[in-house]
Amino acid sequence: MQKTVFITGASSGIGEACARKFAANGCRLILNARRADKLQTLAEALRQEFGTECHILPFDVRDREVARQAIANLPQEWAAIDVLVNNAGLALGLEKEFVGDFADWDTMIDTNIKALLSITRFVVPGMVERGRGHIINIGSVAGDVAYPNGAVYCATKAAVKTLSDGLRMDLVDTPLRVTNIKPGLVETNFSVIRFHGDTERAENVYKGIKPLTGADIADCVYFAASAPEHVQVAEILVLATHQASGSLTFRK
Ligand code: 8X3
Repeated sequence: MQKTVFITGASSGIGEACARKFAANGCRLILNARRADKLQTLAEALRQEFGTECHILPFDVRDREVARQAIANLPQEWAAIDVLVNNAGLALGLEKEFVGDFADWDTMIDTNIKALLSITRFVVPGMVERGRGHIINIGSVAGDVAYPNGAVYCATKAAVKTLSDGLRMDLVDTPLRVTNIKPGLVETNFSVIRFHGDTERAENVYKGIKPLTGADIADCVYFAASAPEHVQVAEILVLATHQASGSLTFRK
């Protein structure tokens, strides 16, 4: 599949795994994250391993004006985006809602909801014009039901579900497709970021259970993206085997 795929938050975790998966399947990639050097390194690695053509687009997805200009000024040969993977997102903190940290809340809301909306707003009109495109949002099991101490993060992922559903409705008279991928426990730098760099606390999250990997999620993303045009994978909820919900796991 020779598609042009735009991935936000592509420098690590699920985003990087998606970049590898699409690259391995012959796609050309627009890679976004904040750090240009990390994107450059990834682009070079993908070029060497798979011969992938990459265009790097370093910016903070929260900066709406910068995002608008970066997307509007894409070189012509990169402007026709076929697949948008709205992956950039994060959890910060794990504490009761009534004592949560305002800065953490703002960062999660600005990234997981507002930035996802901005990027969607800047990319999707072109897809509609071309009559072709697929928006794949990275949601979470956390968006289905809240779990203790995670209310704000869960709320942002509930928003991703609602925004995916709404967009699917608003595009129902077009050939475009919208998918919400809802991972459970995935071992990436997710928990290190959530706990503000406390690696010991982060490691505990995955103790006694075999978590999913970024590559497992990338497989789901690619499954949706490579389905026949008449097949719209609306959602995929994917959990670790010893996980039954956002709050229930079995650990040895
Ligand atoms: C990631 C899944 O359950 O760690 O969104 O919040 S969880």
